[in-house]
Amino acid sequence: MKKLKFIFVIALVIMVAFSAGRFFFPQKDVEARSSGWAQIADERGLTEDDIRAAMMTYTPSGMLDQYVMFASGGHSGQVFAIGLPSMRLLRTIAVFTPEPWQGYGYGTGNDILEGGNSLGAEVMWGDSHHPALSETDGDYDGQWLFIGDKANGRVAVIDLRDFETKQIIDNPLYFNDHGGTFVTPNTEYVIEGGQYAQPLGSEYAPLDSYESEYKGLITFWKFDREAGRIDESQSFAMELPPYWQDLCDAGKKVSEGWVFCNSINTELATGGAGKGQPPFEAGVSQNTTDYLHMINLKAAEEVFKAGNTVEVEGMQVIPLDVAVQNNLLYFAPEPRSPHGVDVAPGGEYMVVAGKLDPHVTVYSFQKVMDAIAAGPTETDVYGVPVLSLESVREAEVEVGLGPLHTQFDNQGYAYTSLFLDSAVARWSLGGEGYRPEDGWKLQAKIPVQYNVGHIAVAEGDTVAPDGAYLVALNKWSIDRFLSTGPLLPQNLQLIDISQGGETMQVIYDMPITAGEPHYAQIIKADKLQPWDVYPEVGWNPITQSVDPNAVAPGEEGVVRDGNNVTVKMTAIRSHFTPEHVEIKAGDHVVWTITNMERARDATHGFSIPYYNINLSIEPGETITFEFDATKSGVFSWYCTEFCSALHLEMMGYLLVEP
Ligand code: CUK
Ligand code: CUA
Repeated sequence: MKKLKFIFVIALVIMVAFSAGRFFFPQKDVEARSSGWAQIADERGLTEDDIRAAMMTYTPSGMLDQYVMFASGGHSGQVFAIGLPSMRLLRTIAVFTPEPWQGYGYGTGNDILEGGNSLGAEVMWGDSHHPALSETDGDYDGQWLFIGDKANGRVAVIDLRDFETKQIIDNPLYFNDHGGTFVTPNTEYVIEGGQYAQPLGSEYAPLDSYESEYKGLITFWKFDREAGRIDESQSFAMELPPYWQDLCDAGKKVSEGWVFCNSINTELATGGAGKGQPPFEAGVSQNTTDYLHMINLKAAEEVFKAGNTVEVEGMQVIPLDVAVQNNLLYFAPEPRSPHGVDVAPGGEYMVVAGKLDPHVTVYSFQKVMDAIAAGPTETDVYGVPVLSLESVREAEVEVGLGPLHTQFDNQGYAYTSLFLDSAVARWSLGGEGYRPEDGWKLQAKIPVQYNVGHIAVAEGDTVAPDGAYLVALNKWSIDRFLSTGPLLPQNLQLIDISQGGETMQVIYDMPITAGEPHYAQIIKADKLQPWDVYPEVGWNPITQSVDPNAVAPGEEGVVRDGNNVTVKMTAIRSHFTPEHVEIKAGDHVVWTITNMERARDATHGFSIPYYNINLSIEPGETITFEFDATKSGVFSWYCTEFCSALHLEMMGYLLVEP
């Protein structure tokens, strides 16, 4: 049936093209071209599905994408901006790791990277995990992007006016995180859940004191939109039992003001394989259930503002007993090694998948509220009230093996990644406002290649998902690409989910060769309003305003004050002014360059050998860098961007006299 329909459509397209062609061109031409398409498909062995996939994704030169996906770059420490449906990589956003093309960490970006020093120690990489676009009323607003660094317990802020990192914050309480970042529906808070329990701060405690000295954690970073920065003084954390809090999500609409996190290791396992203890993977998976954490953030904020906190490493922390006394924290059992919790678009349901359970469990927010009102009768060993699973469970849907993460579309369907099955399941939400006619039920499954982790649907975690496309972020690619030796790329697969029912189709495979991509969010391209060039000449992208030290034409030169030398330079095709900078060994140099260009894409680079200086100066931008002239000699600098016909001549000499 599908085949017939397809042949009919193709025939129709060819007929229309043919008759139009007959009108405009000599008949012979059209025949040659139409037979050309079929011949190419034939020669390349393309199926009807392949041709359909090509038609859905092929983006001719000059045509722009409909969506932008922000994908975490895993242990590259970066974020990737990828266009959909073409799956073209548009930009690497440098975040936790120096990035030479953007000059990030080689004269610029250094202050931002240093802001992320971990308790003073220099950390030059990150394991970026979960990107979170800023939201207004639960919908992406295209202004900011946040991302967490699992390896070092840090959070970064990216400004989407120039796609550049503005801030890295080190959580002084914890050396790792996982449940970050997620935002509240109006981006009041950036949520950073913890992961592997540890004593708070940099304290030492032996593993046999785990139950009392090791702590679980969640941190609420206050985001100041005006300043474009996280405000540490308005931020706070909450102590949790030393379970491993895993992934979090903010409530929305009816559940706005609440935050949900799944956890593993309610067993309090501490490893010790070879010392008579079960290895971690077994010790952490003994219980049949762990605890879904439900946190009343609105009430927690009140407790923080009332000063009912303790200070650890300069952070305000709500102790666990205070959280319990103030009814800030509730648990509900969640089946077998859960991974992630995802809140439905209307906020009525929280979906948890158990890695070792073939079901997803759907919790009802209303039932949670009712169970809390009725008064929980049980607590865990730390005194946290536990709501019974029966009292809060709305549904259980069997989806397949190794369910992990869930996203939503605009047709009332949910999608869950199945790691062990290497598949994505589509299932119907049976609740009012979704697909009550279908009930809570598996609808379709599509194989992916292979070992899928997160999935992302276009705007699929907002209050108003778009549907249309789903991207599976696969950990393994095995046989999908030419071999590159034992280390293979990850595979991002684009899936057409627009048709509903049982139909889904993989329409593009994109190898990605940087780090393991964890999560991604997909935003409508027209919600992003990036600048074409910096608004005014002399712009400082850190302050997002004109830099008082910006260099105007005529102001260039070298000024000496004792051993301190100030260099003021302009750059415009194809010339740096001044062309010579003559200083003495032992000088401290503060060097400012302003790119005078107003033309789009007229970026100049700047590099000085030996001193590890490498800049990207975008149109209008001003950059200041400093160094000590420790070595005498002749150092030629040049522009690293091929900016004009006389780009090779865009150079100069730094002469450091002994
Ligand atoms: S995680 Cu990677 S597949 Cu670190 Cu969000 Cu689930
Ligand atoms: Cu400026 Cu090349």
